[in-house]
Amino acid sequence: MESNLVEKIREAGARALEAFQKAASAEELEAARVEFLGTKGQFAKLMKQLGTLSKEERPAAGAVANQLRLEAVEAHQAAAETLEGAGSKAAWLDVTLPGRRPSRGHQHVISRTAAEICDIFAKLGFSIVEGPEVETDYYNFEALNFPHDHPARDMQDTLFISPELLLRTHTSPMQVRTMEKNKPPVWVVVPGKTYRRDSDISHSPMFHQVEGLIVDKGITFADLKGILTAFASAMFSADTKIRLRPSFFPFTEPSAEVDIACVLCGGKGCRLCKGTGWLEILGSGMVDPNVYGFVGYDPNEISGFAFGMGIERVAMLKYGLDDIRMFYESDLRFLTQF
Ligand code: 2NM
Repeated sequence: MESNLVEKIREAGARALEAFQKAASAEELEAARVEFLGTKGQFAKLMKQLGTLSKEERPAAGAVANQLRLEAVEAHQAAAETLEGAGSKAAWLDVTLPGRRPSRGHQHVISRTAAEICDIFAKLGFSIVEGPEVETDYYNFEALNFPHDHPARDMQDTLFISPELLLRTHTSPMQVRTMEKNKPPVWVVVPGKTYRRDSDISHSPMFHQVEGLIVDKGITFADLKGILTAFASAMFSADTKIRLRPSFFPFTEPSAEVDIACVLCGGKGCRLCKGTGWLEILGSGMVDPNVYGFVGYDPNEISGFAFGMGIERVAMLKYGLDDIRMFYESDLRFLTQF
């Protein structure tokens, strides 16, 4: 039979554990600590009474008392940690820590490349103009000398809104609008969003173009080559070589594709340029006289050239990227590199 005192100590221990576990706040826990573990608490009082036991009973009773008090101290510690974790403010709020700044955004790499391209042409004397993304069949195709059966007019390639309205497939409609409203000399570049029904590693249904146009008395193919050479030097590096290859566009005659010497191998031939040493960067040509007929210009008085390039393509070449879709996935690990 255990003594009456040991029984009381066991009961006090059990009540202490229960009180510490039930405490719902730091204040309640502290009150329980004072009640059981304080200098005038239940354990202190009971342990003082150990002195009233006989010499034989005292060691065993003392051992039980010490053990139970230790368990109570541990239970109190555990309860305190639980309450802190649950968010008693004083425990986690360190008012001396520096504040967390929201990270600052920056221009998208496509906007930046467009601005760079436009700056180069602005310095050469061009005006920058912008126009609507929803266009009429007339400005997007008709006035640009596209035959009625041209494949680009097919629903397979163009995003139509109605038989007359469509999402512009290039920014050239704005060249037409500019010529309609202004007499030569005209020097404009048109940056903006364009749309085609096309989507793979190098085509996006929405992409960006910059197109340019000069019309004046006596403009020749040599002017075209001079302006585009100056552009390639400014955009890539000062000694960037270009070459012109014959091509075809409905709105220009003659037409030329412009290549720059490969930015990776410098012309020796590599994976990027598929062994050719050259990279295609833009299309160009002398404006077809038929286009002038639509805007009231006399092709016997004036002549001009135009060019167009995809901004994504220029950015991919400039930064060595291989997948156009990266531009539109909003992945900050990609975007913050530029
Ligand atoms: C290109 C290539 C060649 C172009 C032509 C015209 C306009 F309106 F003057 F006829 N604007 N843009 C043009 C010419 C665009 O992009 C590859």
